[in-house]
Amino acid sequence: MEALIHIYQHSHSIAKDTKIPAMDMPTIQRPEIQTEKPQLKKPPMYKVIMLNDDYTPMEFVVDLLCSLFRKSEDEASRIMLSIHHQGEAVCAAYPRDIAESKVVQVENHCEANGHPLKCRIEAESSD
Ligand code: TYC
Repeated sequence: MEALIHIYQHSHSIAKDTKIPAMDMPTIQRPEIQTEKPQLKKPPMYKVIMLNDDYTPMEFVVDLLCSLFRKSEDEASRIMLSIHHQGEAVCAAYPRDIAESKVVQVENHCEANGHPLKCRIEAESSD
């Protein structure tokens, strides 16, 4: 073996003290390189639609839109009036689980305050 290493070092002009890998060393595997685009699809969105009724006070609806849907006072007033005049309006759109949770939060808050306000969700068209 010594002799073989010597011959190898000699024929490849390698310094005498150079370490030569053992024959049984595992071959180094190249890490796999991902060539396809990662599939980062946007989740389907669901509109939260608030419904009109004759009893919930306007100011209560505006406050609700500001606190639960993070609307400005102006935007909340505009949405509230749109619901009041049109019968319903979209407040916001979220992935399904968040939209469902908003409906529960709205209805719990309204029930706790004795108001009949309701809302529902509807899938946004995907185009
Ligand atoms: N129509 C209600 C009123 O006149 C106001 C209202 C607005 C109620 C929006 C519900 O989602 C609603 N007091």
